[in-house]
Amino acid sequence: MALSSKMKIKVSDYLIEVLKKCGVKTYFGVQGGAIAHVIESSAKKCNYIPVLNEQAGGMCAHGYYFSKEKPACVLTTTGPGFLNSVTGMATCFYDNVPSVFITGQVSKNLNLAKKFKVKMYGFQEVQHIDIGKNISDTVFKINSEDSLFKFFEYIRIHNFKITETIFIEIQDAFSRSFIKYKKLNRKNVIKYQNKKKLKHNLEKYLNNCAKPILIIGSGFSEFKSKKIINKFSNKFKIPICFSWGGSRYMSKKNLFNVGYFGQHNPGIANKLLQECDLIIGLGVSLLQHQVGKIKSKFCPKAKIIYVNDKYSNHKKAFYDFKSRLISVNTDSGSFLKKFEKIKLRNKFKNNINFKPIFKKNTSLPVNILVNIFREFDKLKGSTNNLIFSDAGASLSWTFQAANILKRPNVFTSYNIHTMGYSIPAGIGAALNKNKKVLAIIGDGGLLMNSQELVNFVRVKKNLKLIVMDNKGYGIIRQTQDDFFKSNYIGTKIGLKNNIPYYSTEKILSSFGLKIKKANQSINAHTIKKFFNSDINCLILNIDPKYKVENIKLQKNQVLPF
Ligand SMILES: Cc1ncc(C[n+]2csc(CCOP(=O)(O)OP(=O)(O)O)c2C)c(N)n1
Repeated sequence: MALSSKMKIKVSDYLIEVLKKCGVKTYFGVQGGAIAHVIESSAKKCNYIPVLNEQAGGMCAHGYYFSKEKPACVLTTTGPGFLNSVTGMATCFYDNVPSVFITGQVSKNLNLAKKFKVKMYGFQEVQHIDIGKNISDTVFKINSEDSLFKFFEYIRIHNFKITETIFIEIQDAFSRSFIKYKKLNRKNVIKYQNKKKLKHNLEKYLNNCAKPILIIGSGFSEFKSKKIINKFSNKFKIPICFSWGGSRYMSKKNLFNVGYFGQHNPGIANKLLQECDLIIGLGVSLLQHQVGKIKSKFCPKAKIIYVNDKYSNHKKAFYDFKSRLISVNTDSGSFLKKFEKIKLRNKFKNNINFKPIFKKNTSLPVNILVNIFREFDKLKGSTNNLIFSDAGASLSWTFQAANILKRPNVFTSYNIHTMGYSIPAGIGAALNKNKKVLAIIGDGGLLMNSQELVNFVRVKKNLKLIVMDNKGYGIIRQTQDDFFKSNYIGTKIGLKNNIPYYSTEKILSSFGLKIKKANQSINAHTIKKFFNSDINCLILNIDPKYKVENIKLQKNQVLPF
């Protein structure tokens, strides 16, 4: 039945109705008294998927967004439910993933801790907003009609689009009350106007440089812009490289695609960057794991045209790169449109070896992953085949293999690198029936969110899992080799100061998954069989001696992991 203005509507139904208009149709959550009404409303109108730990909810929403290109919502109850969700919320927030997190709050007469300046007055009464405001872009405390409409006004101003990480605390008693329904209309939004001088300045810089390079990062937020980027780099013959977070804009077909850059990506992108004299950075954060610790040593001869729509990012970049930074405070899409009109007299002198470089001495785990990705891409091609990787050595190997293949669509918890990410994210992504998803995880990461494997059954037709079992925390052992004379504490299998033995195979099979075990001499036949059978999971036993090859570190530089 259509809603009309005279009707009364339950607040939780109203909230879900409005979110649905914003394209939010999938909810991940864990039950609890203070959120039960919102959960029931979501299940009535949309797709509700119970996760088994609230942390995984945000990771599912992260994977879902990159697969469906639509925001999802995470529902948690007050207190421990919210507290568990913190890492998932931060995973979305730091990667600029549009998403909504709703947590219930105890009723007004129990929510008095702040009034008395005590830790707790009610039951499971936690100051969610004080915590959540640090890991979300916008916060709403909804406990009355006025506060509900404040949120709806925000939605109208944003043209019914979720563009950032929104955190809502809703009071339980209010969520189940009834209020008068009002139809919400769209509001006209003023579009950002580009500065006229921009085109002139760009021409000046481009006509006076010899070796420009384009960097695309995760803040480049228009999925549809992939074509513009390719057109742009082809037209101007500018090499283009990507941060890990810019992976979804990479195109194998673009001749000027020189792959991923950053400390864990040996390859031509880093080499070209070191020699270049002009960087055009679109939506890239230029964080430590990308540019190193000593900022003056990153592309020392280059001016940096830094395009970002967040003013605070400019302040940070200016602090790091001082006068060689040219700030352009606009979104990347509008910037590129301006750029298309530019008149170029200059011929650039970049010395690019466009043939893929396949070094013979590439680390064995990387070679295995190259073969695996090639086989995986036979299923649907790299546009519809998504790879989700976790943290640690397995993550670096994933990107190194993707770099050799110049392969797009590799996703991870780019900015906070949280372990236990790729299983829930892979499940969230595989809810999209049009995609095939490969999740890769280390044996350490596996234990951080293995409870979510119960949901594997929902998506088993289009999700495959690879566990790279190198018996403990490989990447941290590497740090211990470099800085602690190989004194392994909490990183290898063993009792004293270390991790007691566990069997990855038994863990996976206890969730009813079909497993194939292989070691590092895995052959093409086994890989083919894995992708073309009902086997869910491949356990790859990797000798702990294999390390991550990283670019030569300058003195005093450190790895971030
Ligand atoms: C939640 C969380 N805790 C700790 C870390 C620090 N950390 C980064 S990688 C890593 C070890 C990963 O081990 P595993 O998943 O087995 O992968 P491997 O390095 O062996 O490939 C740790 C402890 C982290 N990134 N996230």
